[in-house]
Amino acid sequence: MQLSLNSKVKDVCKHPLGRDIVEKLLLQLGKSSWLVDNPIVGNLSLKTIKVIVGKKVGPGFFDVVLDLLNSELDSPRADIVSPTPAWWKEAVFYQVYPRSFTDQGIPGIIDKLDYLQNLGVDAIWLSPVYDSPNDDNGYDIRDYYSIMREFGTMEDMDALISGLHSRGMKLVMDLVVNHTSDEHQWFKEALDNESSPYRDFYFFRKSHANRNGHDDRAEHDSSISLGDKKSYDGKPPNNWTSFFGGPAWNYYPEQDIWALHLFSKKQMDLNWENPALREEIYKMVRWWLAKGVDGFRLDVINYISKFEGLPDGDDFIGQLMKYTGVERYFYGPRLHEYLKELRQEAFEPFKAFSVGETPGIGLRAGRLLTDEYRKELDLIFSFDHLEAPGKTRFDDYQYDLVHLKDHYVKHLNFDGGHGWHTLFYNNHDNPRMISKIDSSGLYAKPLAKLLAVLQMTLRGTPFIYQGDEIGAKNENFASMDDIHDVESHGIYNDYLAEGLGPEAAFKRILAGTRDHARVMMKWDEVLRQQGVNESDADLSVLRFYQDIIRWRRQTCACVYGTLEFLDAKTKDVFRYKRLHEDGNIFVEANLGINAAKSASQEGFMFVIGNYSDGFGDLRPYEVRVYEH
Ligand code: TEU
Repeated sequence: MQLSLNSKVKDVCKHPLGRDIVEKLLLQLGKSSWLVDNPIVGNLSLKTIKVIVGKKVGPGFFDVVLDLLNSELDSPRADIVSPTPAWWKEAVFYQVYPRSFTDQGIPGIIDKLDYLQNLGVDAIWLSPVYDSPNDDNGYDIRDYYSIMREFGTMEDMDALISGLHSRGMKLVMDLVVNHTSDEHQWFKEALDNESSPYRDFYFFRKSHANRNGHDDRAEHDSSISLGDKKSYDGKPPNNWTSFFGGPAWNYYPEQDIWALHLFSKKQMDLNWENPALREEIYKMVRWWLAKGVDGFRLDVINYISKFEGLPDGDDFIGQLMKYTGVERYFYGPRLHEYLKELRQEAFEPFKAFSVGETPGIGLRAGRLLTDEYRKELDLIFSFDHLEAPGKTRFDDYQYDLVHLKDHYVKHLNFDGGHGWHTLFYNNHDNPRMISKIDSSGLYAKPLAKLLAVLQMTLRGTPFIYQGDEIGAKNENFASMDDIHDVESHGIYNDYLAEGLGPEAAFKRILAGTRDHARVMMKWDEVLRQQGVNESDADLSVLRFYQDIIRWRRQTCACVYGTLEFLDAKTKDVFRYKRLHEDGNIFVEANLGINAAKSASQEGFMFVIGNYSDGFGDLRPYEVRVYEH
C-alpha cells in the first residue's frame, strides 16, 4: 500500500521500514512503543501529526519519509521455519585488521595461523589488504587486483589462502565497493577526461545553481586554497555531509566539477546505476572467488543505491542522525536489486558467503536483506546494540548491559528461522566494549568472559575481533597527536568549527576514536595468558575463550537450538535456554555489579563460568553456563 499524508500512524507502523524508523526514534528518545501503539495516536493521520510537530521537524520531513517508505513494497514473511544448516552458522569467525595484527603484513598473519587454529577459529575476516594509498587504512582501494606492497605480494596472499584451507579454515575478504580511492585508475581517468567511459562510474556534478543563499561550508573547507575559492561558487551539488567531517563533495577547480565522497576526501563513491560499473565489480569478485576466497564482508553495502537525482537531505533528520543526507542512500530504491544481482552474478556460482556491513539498518529491513528466500545477503552487521539508547559513539558514558539484553530479546528470534544473526561486540571501527561498560577496568576480566559466553551461546554467528580473546581494553591516548585515524581528525575539526574547545573536543574523540581498536595486538599479553596453568582456578581470558569455543563446537544447542528467554522483563539478570534434541543449555548472567539471586534450573549441571565456581548468588558480571 502506498502511504501518503492521509495514512494513519498505525499504517506507518505496519510498514516494515516505517516500524524500524519509529522504533529507532523511540529508542533515541527513550520512549516506550505504547506512545505509537495506543489506538488514539495510531488512528491519527500523518496530516494531523504534521500540524502538531510540523514546526519542529520542518516542512520537508514528511515528504522525505514518505518517499523512503514508498520505495519499499515488500514485508518479511510471517511464517516460522526451521533454519537450514550452513557452515557459516556453525563457524566461529575472527576479524584480522592487518595493519595491527602483526607488523609483518600477510606473512605475519600466516605465522599466526596455528595460534588462530588453537583458539578454535574456523574462518577469518581479513580487513582490506588491496593496494591503497591508505587514507583510510586500506578502505580506499587503488587497485582491486593487487596487494598493498607493505603487506606483501599476491604469492603471500595465495599462501595465506592455502595455509587456511590446509587447516580446514576459511577466508572472508573485505569487499569495498561503495567507493574507491581517488587514486584508482577509473577515477583518475574519469576526472581527467569528461568523455571517458569511467566518468559515469562516479558521481560528478556541477555546482548546484539553484541552491539559495551563500553556502559558507566552502569557506571552511581547508582543502581548497583561497585562490581556488574564487572560481568556486560555494554551492556543492547537494547538502550531504561526509561521515568523516565536512561536506560530502570535493571540488576540483581545474575541471570546475564536484565529486561525491560519503567518507574521506579520497574515497570516491561509485555509481552503481551504471551497468558497466556493476559488471566490473562482479568480474573482480569472481576473480577473487576463483582464487579460493570463501566469501566477503561487504563494506557499507547498504549505501550503494542513492536516490535518483541525489536530492538534498532533510535538515531535521540530518541533525538527528548527525549526518545530513543519510535517508537518501542508507536504504536506496535499487538496493535489493543490486544485491540480488551481485549474488547471482558473482557469489552464487561459487557458493560463496556474504556478510554485509549495514549501518542504520533496523530489524525489519535487516530481514529483507538476509532472509534466505530473498537471495541477497547471508548475514549483516548492524550496530544498534553497540551504543545505549540516545547515545552516539562520541559520547562519554557508561554502557549498561541491560540495553544489550533488551536488544537480544527483541532481535534474536525475530527472523522466524528465515534469517540468521551476527554476534559481535568489537571491530576496527569502535572503542572496546568492555571499557564502555566499565571504564575503571576493575571488572575487565569477568566482563570479557561474560561477553564471550553470550557470543558463543546465543543464536547467531560469533565474530571475534582481534584482542577480544585477551580482554583488550581502550588505550590512554594523551592528545590528538596520539590519534591517527582520518575519521577522528575530521570529526575533531568539525567539533572545533562548531565552537567546542580543543580539550572538550579531544574528550569526545577519546570516547569514540576507532584507534582504541587499531593499536598493535599485544602478543606479549598473549604469551602471558598462554602461560597460565591448566589447573589455575581463574583461567586467563585466552584460555577461557579456547575452552568455550571447544565446548560450543561439541554442543549442537549452541548453534541450532531454539532460543528461549526466561524472565525477559527482569532487569540486571539475563537468563535463556537453548533447546535441542541432542541436549539443552541454560545460561544466566548478572548484568551489573550488585549481587543477584541465581535461579539454576532443575536437572541442569554447571559447565563453565567466569568465576572459579558456580555456587551462591551471582557476583558482579558473573555468568554461568549449565547443560542438561
Ligand atoms: O565503516 C563504515 C561505517 O559505518 C563507519 O565508519 C561509520 O560511518 C562510522 O562508524 C560512523 O558512525 C566501514 C569500515 O568499516 C570503516 O573502517 C571505513 O572507514 C568505512 O566503511 C569507509 O570505507
